[in-house]
Amino acid sequence: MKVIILGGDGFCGWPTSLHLSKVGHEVIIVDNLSRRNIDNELEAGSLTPISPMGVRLKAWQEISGKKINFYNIDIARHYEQLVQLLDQEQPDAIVHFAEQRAAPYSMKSSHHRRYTVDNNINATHNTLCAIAELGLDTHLVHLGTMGVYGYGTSGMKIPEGYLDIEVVTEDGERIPQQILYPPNPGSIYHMTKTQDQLLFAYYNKNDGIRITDLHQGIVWGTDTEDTKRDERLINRFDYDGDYGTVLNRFLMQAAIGYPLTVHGTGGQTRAFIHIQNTVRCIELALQYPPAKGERVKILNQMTETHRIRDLAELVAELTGSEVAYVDNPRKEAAENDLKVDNRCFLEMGLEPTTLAEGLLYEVTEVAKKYAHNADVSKIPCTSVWTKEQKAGIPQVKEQVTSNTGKT
Ligand code: NAD
Ligand code: USQ
Repeated sequence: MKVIILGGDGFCGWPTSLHLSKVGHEVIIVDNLSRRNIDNELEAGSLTPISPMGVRLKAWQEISGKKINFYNIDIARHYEQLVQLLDQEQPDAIVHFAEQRAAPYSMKSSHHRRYTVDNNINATHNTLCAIAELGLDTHLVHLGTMGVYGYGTSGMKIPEGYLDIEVVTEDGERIPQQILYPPNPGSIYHMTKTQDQLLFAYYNKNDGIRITDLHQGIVWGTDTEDTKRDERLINRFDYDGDYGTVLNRFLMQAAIGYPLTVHGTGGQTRAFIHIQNTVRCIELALQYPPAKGERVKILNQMTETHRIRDLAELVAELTGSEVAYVDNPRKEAAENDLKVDNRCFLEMGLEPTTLAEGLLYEVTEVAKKYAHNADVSKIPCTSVWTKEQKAGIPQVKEQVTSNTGKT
């Protein structure tokens, strides 16, 4: 299969490109390297020493004998270039990772909110519009987020995208229906993913585009089998207050003896998946596309759920670290329960990598090995969600409710 990877220089996109190339697909990467520019803007880089794209691709060709082509295109702004590329390549599938993906970055200022909305929504819309304009029968696989659902369900498992409901007609007849699960985003970034869902529903209905939307949990880990093969192929590892995600931050903090930064009570429960499982899920999503005429296929791409304070305690126990409960810079429920239906990927053959298997490797082989690159001044989360937080006024607890109604 010929597969174009939009955002193929990023944390998820790079190992996915290598994996798909290894298993025999023809891979083409499109990326505008905006993530590397954001590193410059924030003066915070990857803990691991990532190579420039040219070095990465040369190393992969040397090691695997396989060639990956690269195009530097801003897909949110340079529509004509995107159309030209798709017309020239006629891909069987496109995997779309190319969005600004950090919630704290999207909340930093009006500039960052506007950039995230412009970039993400235009990137998705341009891709759909180009497929429709060219009349391609390309399967689009998009990386969405568990955060489109919000994180609480009053005990019910979050279904894979669609919710069963009943409407009652005037004469009392009860008619079953399925609707998109009601969106409940917790940041401007997450909100762009809820907008993406509507774009997918529309282009699927109007233009018959075959789409799979993967609602992914928090990705942890660094390496995959392929990125481990040569240091020039190493994946990025974000640990700073904007881009570092919670578990990788805890692992890095443990490695350098920095107290683990739990927000608030740490009562938030989230879904997680290891990076090796991410690349496998994309392979499976490509293998099982929706049929022509089928509605958007939505899959929950996660393997475990954990409460943040339990994760911190687990890492602390493994490594002898301290846990620090810090003020929560976000506007989010203090406590939530989260149950998620992820049967589709398990039925397709996904074999989850559990926390128990991977945690120590990350601490010792990655975080400790590259600890000398750490800039501890970049660890605290400085982006806050509201004007009141910015002004140092404590949050009113009742304002922050999850959809379980709990505060
Ligand atoms: P990342 O920032 O490391 O990678 C995104 C890549 O897209 C970067 O290389 C960036 O340069 C590129 N990009 C962004 N805007 C672009 C544009 N307009 N044109 C061309 N390229 C552009 O992020 P990631 O962690 O690899 O996440 C990839 C996708 O997966 C995102 O859409 C994210 O929302 C989703 N996701 C990530 C996680 C996670 O924990 N990392 C979890 C769930 C979902
Ligand atoms: N948190 C801490 N301490 C920290 C960092 C975070 O307690 O040092 C808490 C946050 O307050 C939040 C939770 O951990 O409650 C998760 O935060 P995160 O930064 O790990 O994840 P999030 O902002 O939700 O975003 C990440 C990715 C995003 C993806 C999302 C999947 O950056 O691209 O969409 O995970 S999900 O969370 O399932 O929606």
